[in-house]
Amino acid sequence: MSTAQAIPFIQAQDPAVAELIRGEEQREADGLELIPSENYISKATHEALGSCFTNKYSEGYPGKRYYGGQQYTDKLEQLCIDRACKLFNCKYANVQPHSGAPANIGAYYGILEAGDTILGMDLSHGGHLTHGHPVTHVTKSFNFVRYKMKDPDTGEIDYEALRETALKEKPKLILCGFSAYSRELDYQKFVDIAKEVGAYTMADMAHIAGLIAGGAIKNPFDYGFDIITTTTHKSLRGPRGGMILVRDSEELAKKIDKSIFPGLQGGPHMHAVAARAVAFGEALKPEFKDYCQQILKNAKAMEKVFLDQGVRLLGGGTDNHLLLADVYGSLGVTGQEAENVLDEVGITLNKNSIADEPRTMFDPSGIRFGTPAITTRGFTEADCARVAELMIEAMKNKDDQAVKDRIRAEIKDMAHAHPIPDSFVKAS
Ligand code: DSN
Repeated sequence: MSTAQAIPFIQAQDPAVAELIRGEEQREADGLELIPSENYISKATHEALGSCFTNKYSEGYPGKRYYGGQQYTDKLEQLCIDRACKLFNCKYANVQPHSGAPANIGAYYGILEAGDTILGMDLSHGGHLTHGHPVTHVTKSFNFVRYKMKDPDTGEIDYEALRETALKEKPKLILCGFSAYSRELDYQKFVDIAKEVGAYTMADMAHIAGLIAGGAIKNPFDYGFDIITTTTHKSLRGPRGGMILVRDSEELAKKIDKSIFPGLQGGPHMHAVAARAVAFGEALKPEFKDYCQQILKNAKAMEKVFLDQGVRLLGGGTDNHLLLADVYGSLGVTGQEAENVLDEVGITLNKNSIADEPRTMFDPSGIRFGTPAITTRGFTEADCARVAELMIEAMKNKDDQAVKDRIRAEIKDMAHAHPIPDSFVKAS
């Protein structure tokens, strides 16, 4: 039985798009996805995305809409909210942000005034663009002050310097979270510093939301964080989307709701809310906990190979699903060269700046990779260790076509031996 996504109407009506969909399906089937922010969605989640909820306008919130015909959207959004709150152990959830950036921007505008100071992690030390990078619009409204790691080789945040900066700058919001940082954070320290200066605390958990929901790593709410923002499509394994969670303050939750609509967005994408509800239902199942544990074990297996072979890992290793390797410093291969050669052998990942980057952000020293997607495919520690060995071999032999051909064949065999499971969206 073919398990490919059925697209008979696209095939009949628009062969050009159908061909591209089939091409992407094949790419995903034949190669290994190591971009740590990517994953596969289930067929059930995909059905919800393709459902009739995409036809509906629903500005507002359950019970308080601007248009009629909300009998099903109200129940759907409330179900999604209830599941989100159960997953993350909090009282309030806004499930409407279209993705992670609007979730962060909506949260800032919801709780702050123009000119307020936000303390966030520096992009080059693992933070995110929306945490105050000068290229983003939010820096026109808020005063971002950024903190760094004390030592990039241990990953420890300089909490004493963070406290001193907080006492001096008097932020209204202390932000933690990251898109390229592999260690656990000391959430208690953030909360203590924020209390001292009267700031809100917000954790952008986009990368690790699945791991938190699956109980594999710490939940910032357990330490008293006020707000968590996240995407829903990374380790959480849902559809593309964003979400803002509030631990227990009704006042904060109301401000956030008002900020997302009408402050920032128009009509919510109810088909995406439906898909989030389905994915959260999946994450509430016991097997999701096993999946998260395996993500961590697989990342540790890759860490061991890289460290054993003398490749420097930022943070000295990983406590989560991702690794950031200084391949230029250790192997003399730039991040762009590494991304290219690994793409050639069927491994997709991204070049990434490292802390205190000596090169440029367009061809930096590092690569970032992680295990959520290959763990969905059933990769174990032994498989991941082999992938890590092949990655290093490919980078060391970036100009040797025979070696690359051999590695490409082995990667393809591994991919075919671990097909994307039938319950997920995939090629036949
Ligand atoms: N693009 C996401 C990532 O890859 O981490 C963050 O926005």
